[in-house]
Amino acid sequence: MADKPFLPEQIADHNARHIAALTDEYEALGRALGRRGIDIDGVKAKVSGFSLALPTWATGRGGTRFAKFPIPGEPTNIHEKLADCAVVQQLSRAAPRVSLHFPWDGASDYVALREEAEAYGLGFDAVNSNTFQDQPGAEHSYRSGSLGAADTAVRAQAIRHNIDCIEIGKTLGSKALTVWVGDGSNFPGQQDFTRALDRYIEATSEIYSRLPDDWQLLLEHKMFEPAFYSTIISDWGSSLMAAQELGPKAKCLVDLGHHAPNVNIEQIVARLHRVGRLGGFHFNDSKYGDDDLDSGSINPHQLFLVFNELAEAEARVPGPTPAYMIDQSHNVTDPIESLLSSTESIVSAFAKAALIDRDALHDAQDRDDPMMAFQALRRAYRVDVSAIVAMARMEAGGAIDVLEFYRDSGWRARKAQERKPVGLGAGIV
Ligand code: LRH
Ligand code: MN
Repeated sequence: MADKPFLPEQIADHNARHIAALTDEYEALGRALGRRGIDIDGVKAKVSGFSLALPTWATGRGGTRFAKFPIPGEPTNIHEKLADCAVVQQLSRAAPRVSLHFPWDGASDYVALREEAEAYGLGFDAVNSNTFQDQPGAEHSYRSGSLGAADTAVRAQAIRHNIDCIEIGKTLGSKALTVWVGDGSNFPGQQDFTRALDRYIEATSEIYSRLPDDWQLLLEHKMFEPAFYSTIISDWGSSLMAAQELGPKAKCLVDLGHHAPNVNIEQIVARLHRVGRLGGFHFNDSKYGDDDLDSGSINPHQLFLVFNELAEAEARVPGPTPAYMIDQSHNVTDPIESLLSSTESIVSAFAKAALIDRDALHDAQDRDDPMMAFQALRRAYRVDVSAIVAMARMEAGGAIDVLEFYRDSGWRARKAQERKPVGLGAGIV
């Protein structure tokens, strides 16, 4: 059975070199926050309770339609992808779950796969279906859609695939199915908007009927791509409409990259939480389209504002935590380094939002004092929380400086010797 990627002694040796500086930074920040009436250990405890899921499909190099440039030692199968996710979890201690995508992560024995993951200290978050690519030998093509396709036989094939994903997920211990479909049109007139949505909801209701009682169906909206004129589930409104018609186990998943530039995503988060339909997130960042860049790398303030809305909603109506998942495409970095860096950015945005003085914010809002309302957020945002995040990580057995440890470990070079090379290609996989 798989062992953890690194020996605890290796991490302890690394931390021994960093602990004095970290302790000094933590205590100094503790005093500064103390002067604001904030208990730093309380924030650290919240950070220790935060966790997210890693996407297996982002452990290898991603690409665009133009090209993909693999790196030596990138994973070539689900077992190697799990090993790389185990590296991120063992060092960050904030990524104890993995989100699988089918058929990309197909395996012969899912009971054994579950045990393999458990040995790494990993569990399984939402499983993802794929009816946006045709599989070799498939009876019907998804070129004209899947769950929203006009052809009943195509919809039936897509429904069967999603039900198969649920069955696999039940064996793995997942509690949710994420459904993203690229269904849409490229020409005005090509598709009747209403009949297409009706077909999608009718087909998805058959998937919904096969959900175990304690499962959720996460509907992922996306403005465009691969369809470039209309997309059936193009925005949160269409997603919410479908979720409300499907039933209480249907929730909306917000992929940060699936909106037009400058859309107020944090307001969408507040809206979906208000009606109890905020099911989860795909964290990434973007500048133009669905760029799938590293979370917090382009617009860290937006990530902070999203977590501000989550903290506000949680304070107002405590409820189940949404599924926090990363969904990125690593086209130019070592995917493990990007997942480590992105996890740090997401945990840091959560920590900064936990520093917001909500009473001061509400008071300024009620007094119609825009500047002091903004300052209530800005005072939290400008705090460097890295000492809190690192201390929580260290105390949970992780590495104080995850990227330094990873680079010193020689993991990728070692895997380049062990793993077969990945061929040149294009696209995500
Ligand atoms: C679609 C998407 C979806 C996944 C895919 C890998 O753009 O965000 O979540 O299925 O990327
Ligand atoms: Mn996504």
